[in-house]
Amino acid sequence: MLEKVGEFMGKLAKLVTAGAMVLFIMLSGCETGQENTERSAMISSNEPTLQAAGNEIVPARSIVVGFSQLGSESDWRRANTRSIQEAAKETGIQLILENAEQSQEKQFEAIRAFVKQKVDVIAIAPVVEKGWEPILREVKQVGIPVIITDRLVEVSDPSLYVSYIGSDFYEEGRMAGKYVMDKLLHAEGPIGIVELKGTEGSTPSLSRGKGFHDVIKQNPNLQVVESEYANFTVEQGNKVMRELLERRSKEIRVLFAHNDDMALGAIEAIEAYGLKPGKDIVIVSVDGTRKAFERMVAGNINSVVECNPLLGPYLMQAVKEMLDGRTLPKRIVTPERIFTEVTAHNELNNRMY
Ligand code: GZL
Repeated sequence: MLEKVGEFMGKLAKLVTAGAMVLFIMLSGCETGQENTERSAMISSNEPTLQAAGNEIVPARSIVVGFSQLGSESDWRRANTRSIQEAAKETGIQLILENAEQSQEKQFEAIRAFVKQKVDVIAIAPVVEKGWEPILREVKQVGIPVIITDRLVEVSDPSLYVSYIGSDFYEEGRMAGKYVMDKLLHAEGPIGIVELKGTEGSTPSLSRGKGFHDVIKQNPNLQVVESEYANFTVEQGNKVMRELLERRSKEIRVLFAHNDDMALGAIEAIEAYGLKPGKDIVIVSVDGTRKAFERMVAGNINSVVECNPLLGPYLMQAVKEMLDGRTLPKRIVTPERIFTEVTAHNELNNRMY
């Protein structure tokens, strides 16, 4: 008798467990389905609306990332945007990209829209370092994780973002400074240097400048005679360099441009002024775009420090790992090298941006 009862109880326990499992799946399936239906209606009309029909398991929905891109000011930036779009597509992540065209206010608006759309992750390429604390606190309150890419934000509370993926700009500036030190080691002083700076208050401009100055101050012959903002663009690089040449062409023997696009603009101005870029004026810049490599092969730029814009795969990998519950490193640094007119030829065809 007792055996019969035991057998019955065993069967009953299995039935109850199975029932509980089906109930759990159906409930979570419905909730996800309902949540998804609601979210997919808000995010984009073309996302397939997932219905939890009967006890069918609802397919896991794609991750949604809201990305606030700072602009489209340079070849580097456009390559950065393409990389993030392509990586999202390859990993099946739904990307909502908003281009702020250099406006921090527009970045804030985009981020508030992402919060309303209940995205899973917010990624930001911040145009400048300051002013991010309030908006990042708003995002933290609703529990959406933030990943900072490319440039950095200056905040008192590091918990306001999960991870920062970007270059070591200070080291890029140091590499540029070391190149100038070596190239002009035996040149007679004083050697006038002009500096074309990127966007005021942006991490690359602040840190590349500091790295460069920290190195060249070791040689008193090297003097930065003018340091002007040209906003990382070809047009401004051309305009500012033209003005510098009109003011002090006799003293200028070196140009340090915080990015290739400004260097390319400056080269146009130097040639228009009747001087030879790369010969009369030594030129070193940062990014490593194909156009800069072409100018290096032609002898118009003497050295380029690489700054990798292809951050898409790093970002999407970080998103997936974070949502899988893995802990991300606070700082993910992209590897970079320096090239000169001697090594440019071999590297030109490898350039992917
Ligand atoms: C660097 C990036 C800079 C590039 C410029 O990571 O923020 O902005 O050096 C770009 O070309 O405009």
